Amino acid sequence: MISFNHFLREKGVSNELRSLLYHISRSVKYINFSLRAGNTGKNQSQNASGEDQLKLDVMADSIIMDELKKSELAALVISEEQDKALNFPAPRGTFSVSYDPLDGSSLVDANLAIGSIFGIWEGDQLMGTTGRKKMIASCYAVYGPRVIFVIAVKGKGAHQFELNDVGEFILVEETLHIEPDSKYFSPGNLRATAGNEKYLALVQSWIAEKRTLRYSGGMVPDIHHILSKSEGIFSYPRDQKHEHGKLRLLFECAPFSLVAEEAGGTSLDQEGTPVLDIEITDPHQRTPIFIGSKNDVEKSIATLQ
Ligand code: AHM
Ligand code: MG
Repeated sequence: MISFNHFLREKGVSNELRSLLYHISRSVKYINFSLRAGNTGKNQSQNASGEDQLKLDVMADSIIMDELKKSELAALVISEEQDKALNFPAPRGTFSVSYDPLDGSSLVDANLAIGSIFGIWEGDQLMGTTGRKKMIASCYAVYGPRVIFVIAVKGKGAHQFELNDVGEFILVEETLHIEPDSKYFSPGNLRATAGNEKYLALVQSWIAEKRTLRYSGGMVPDIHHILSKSEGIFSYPRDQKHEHGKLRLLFECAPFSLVAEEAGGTSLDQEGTPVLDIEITDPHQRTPIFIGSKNDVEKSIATLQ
């Protein structure tokens, strides 16, 4: 049994980054516990994007925020549930952390899998930079029948851990890998097919090719499906009302793009720009995303132009 801390030390990951990941993993354990026991009702409040918050959204946000403060390593913290970036004293190192505390929380009452997503960046400035320049690691947790924690460290691959009965994350997959071609498809925002004939034709081509549909409505399990089967494509294009789509660059798209690239896949916006090369201009910035098997993603973008 190899714990994630031991594994990352063997991989040469710095003490500071391992310590930050340790605090993040602690927050994942507490969120998991609260999900099993917690109140799934509405909180009578809205987040920075004007979406209704659940009590669980607020709870997960504060669990993570507390752990990040305690780490003394997170100088800048940006949460999907907060309007603004927050600064904290970080005498032990200077990282920024962007996170979505509970992605897919509208699925909680249906008891589908949901997750938390984290991007870890060097320094305490994110505006004007890109994921390629500053993101050094990312991770996500899937709260399903089991709790899975995937960590990607830039240049060191993507690795999967699972929470065991005594509360430790144990290595279960040393190297996550995405093949260039796939038989699965996970087509988000199908509403966009109503105004975009090319997206409609793309989805129809996936159906005509007899691909297997895997779509849950939760980005975390949908993208984790790609990593666990080593193939697949997840799409979330813009539509007429939402010119940048729905999914957020800092909290969802950039962290998953690092995982995908570290696993040998790719992640592009609707014009074919790698998501990791998009300049960050706003904490709550959104981007269309096509992510997963490299050939599938590249071919899809080519047919949409
Ligand atoms: P959230 O962060 O408010 O939970 O929204 C993100 C979720 C993703 O998990 C999922 O891919 C997407 O929203 C689905 O959105 P929709 O069903 O509105 O197209
Ligand atoms: Mg989200």
